[in-house]
Amino acid sequence: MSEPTNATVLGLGAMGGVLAAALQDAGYRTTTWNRTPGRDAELIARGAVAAPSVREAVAASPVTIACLYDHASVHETLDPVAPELGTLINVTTTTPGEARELAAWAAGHGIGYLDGAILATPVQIGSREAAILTSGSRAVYDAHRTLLDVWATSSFDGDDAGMASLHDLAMLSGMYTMFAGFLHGAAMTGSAGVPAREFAARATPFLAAMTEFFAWQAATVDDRAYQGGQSMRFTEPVLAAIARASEEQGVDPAPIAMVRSLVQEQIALGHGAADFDRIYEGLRRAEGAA
Ligand code: FVH
Repeated sequence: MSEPTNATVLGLGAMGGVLAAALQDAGYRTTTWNRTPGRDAELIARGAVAAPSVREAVAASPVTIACLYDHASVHETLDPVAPELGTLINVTTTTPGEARELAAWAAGHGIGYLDGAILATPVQIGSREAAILTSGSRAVYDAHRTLLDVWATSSFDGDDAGMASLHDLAMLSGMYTMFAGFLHGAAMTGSAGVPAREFAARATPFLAAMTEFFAWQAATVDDRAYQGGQSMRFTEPVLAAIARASEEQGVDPAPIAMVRSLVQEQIALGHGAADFDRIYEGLRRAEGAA
């Protein structure tokens, strides 16, 4: 199937507007729609076509990209035009379950569905730092890979439409807890008058070096080999000291208290001699998780 040269983008927010502009600049005849009028002036100046309705926007191209707000906004926008949709690439942030629901909804309407998770900020779109994870229809991915690669380095995570979102949100979980930990550290040293910039100069190389342990942790949890590393009984008092130091400095210990509670749970279950990484087992609540 030859690559289409027309594309429709629904949603011209901070991300959608950049996606539409990148396609227009890459030579796609880009049709746009936004719930609130007035966000398409620059795109029209670049040659894009602003459709007055979702129906007309969808009719203008063989592929529609939805870059809206959330799962509900995708349904609110597309349910009325589902019979006229041929191919949908949804880059709106949704949970894995919501992506799977949208894939089933699409299948029910004969719509080719690809779920996408953009691992980039709007300014990174078009750069090699940007990545877009996809999952769902392999045929849609293959047919529109050139379009996806206008924005970012694309990858395909299989026909389970929820996988792109799962990988995306799992990595974002690691990012946000890391950010919270950094800001907790900055608040602790900040309580003694140390500027966050000075703390960052020390913390950045240290924390970057700690990411080398991810491979070791991955092997430990994959093999359930929880003996031989730093035991919970050794770690818990260190976490307690960090929490006491935080309290002494008048700083909320919440981030480290969360980590400590995961360790204390394992100790209470009799795993005090096991490695810190065994908190993974406590996190895997769902029976039958991999
Ligand atoms: N911005 C980013 O860095 C991140 C990067 C990773 C992926 N996210 C996701 O992308 C989706 C869009 O994000 P955004 O930054 O463009 O978001 P906004 O600037 O808030 O624009 C939201 C657009 O959605 C439209 N919208 C909201 N509610 C509805 C609705 N009920 N029906 C139809 N459209 C709706 C909104 O329209 P308007 O407010 O201008 O009328 C905007 O076009 C998002 O899932 C991120 O998580 C971005």
